[in-house]
Amino acid sequence: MDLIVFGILVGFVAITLGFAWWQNRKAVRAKQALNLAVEEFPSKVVDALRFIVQFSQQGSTIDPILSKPWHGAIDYVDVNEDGQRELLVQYPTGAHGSALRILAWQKGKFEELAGLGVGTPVGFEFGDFDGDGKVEIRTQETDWSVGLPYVNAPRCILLYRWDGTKFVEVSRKSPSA
Ligand SMILES: [Ca+2]
Ligand SMILES: [Ca+2]
Repeated sequence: MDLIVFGILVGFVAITLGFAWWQNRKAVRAKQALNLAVEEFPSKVVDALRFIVQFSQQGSTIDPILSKPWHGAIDYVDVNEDGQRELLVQYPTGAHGSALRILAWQKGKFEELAGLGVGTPVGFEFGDFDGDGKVEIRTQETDWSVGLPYVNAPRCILLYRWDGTKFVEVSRKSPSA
């Protein structure tokens, strides 16, 4: 009799453990699926935007130095190194300018994290440009200090980096330096 009770108890414990394990597996799988969906959704938005930008590119501004039209661009890169990628939208502005808007995916929508603007049409690039292992935003600005008009004025290369609350200029040098 005791053996039967023991057997039932063992069986009950085994079922309980099995059920708990199954519940846990289900929770883990649900969490993985959710994480994947959360990560995938902004990626899909970005893909759609990239598609739109690609087909609406007319080259609204021509760089007088490079003599090339400059287009808008969409990127999806972790520029502030918090482990989540940002939507990076850049487009021509003014006579020769470039603007960049940095949007972070937060609580199911894109929120503007920061914006940058320069007076050259070269746009913005993202990566580790100074080899310190941290991500920078690279662009160019006109160097007005020599008193030359826009077309002849030298340009300087700017690097911006996230300081925890905003993007700050960390380097400014002439392209030849
Ligand atoms: Ca990020
Ligand atoms: Ca760097």
